[in-house]
Amino acid sequence: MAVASRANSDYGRFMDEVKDMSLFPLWERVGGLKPGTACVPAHWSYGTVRPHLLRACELVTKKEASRRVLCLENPSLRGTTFVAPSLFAGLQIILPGEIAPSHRHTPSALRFIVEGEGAYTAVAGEKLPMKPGDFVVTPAWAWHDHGNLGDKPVVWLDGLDTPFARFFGAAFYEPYPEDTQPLNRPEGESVAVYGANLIPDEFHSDGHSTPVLIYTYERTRAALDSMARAGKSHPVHGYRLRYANPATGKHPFPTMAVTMQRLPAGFAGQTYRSTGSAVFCVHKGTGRATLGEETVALSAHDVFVAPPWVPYAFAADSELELFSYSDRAGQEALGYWREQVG
Ligand code: 1HN
Repeated sequence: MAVASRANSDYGRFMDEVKDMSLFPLWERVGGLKPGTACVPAHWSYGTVRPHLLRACELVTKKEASRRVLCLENPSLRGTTFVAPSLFAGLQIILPGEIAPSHRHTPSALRFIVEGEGAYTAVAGEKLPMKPGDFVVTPAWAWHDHGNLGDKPVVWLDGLDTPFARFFGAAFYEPYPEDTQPLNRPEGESVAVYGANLIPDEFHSDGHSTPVLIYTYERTRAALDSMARAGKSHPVHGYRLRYANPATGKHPFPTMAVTMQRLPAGFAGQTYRSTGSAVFCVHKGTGRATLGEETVALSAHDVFVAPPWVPYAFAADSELELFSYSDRAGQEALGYWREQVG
């Protein structure tokens, strides 16, 4: 109908007039509703990024930078600092003796420890010593500061849901008046109290973030070992475990789902896609990821992103372990989540 009347000058005048009134006819819109975005797959080899993290240590002090983070910015999202439409990813380096001052913000954050020992994050009054492969939780609006008490640089992957907060116009930030927050909970408390399949009877979850603030690799590895002994490997994901909020059984964040998966040597996975954006970090091993049309070689600590509805598949040369976080929790809560195997 619209096409037939396009030649009609009345129609032309109508279009001009409504445009001037900030009105747009839906029937003239090009491209309707379909899954996926313009976001492209991307891969950062750790070997390539690491020297630049070390260079950044020479060029900027932690004081100047507050957080010495190289953002993994998707080439399709230049200027945003985002790795995917809904997610932030960055590699942070902290030198011995340095402190990243305390602050809090409405976006939820996670750390996945990549390299080095002796660093800690203090979250909501608890000091959390971090080792490679550990996954550390920073719930929305929790005070957090970091320090390195060891003698080597420590590197971790920062994952945040900042695009969600920005999208809703709800990105608040507040610095703590001092560099460090008071540590008023004993070390190990969150795991001791909430992480043993038993929850204090009086505990009431707000349903948002997990009360467990650190999921150590030691425990994750043991769980993967048990799963690999007991179960069959998934044709796409191999042996994959989802980090759970023990109070709800659901995801550790309102927005982000977090997993660790093990692909045995020789694993060749089927192709898969979902509406989720997912960021992966190689914990250990070697293999390949086919992301859309491209296949990239994977080795320890590489980071890559699978955008919404872009097909991907994994192959493992040696036993491959992949940590990952995605916006699945948010999409599930909103009823958007879809996936497809093959
Ligand atoms: C942040 O607070 C940290 O606390 C790291 O270490 C990366 C990226 C965007 C916004 C806040 C941190 C961040 C961040």
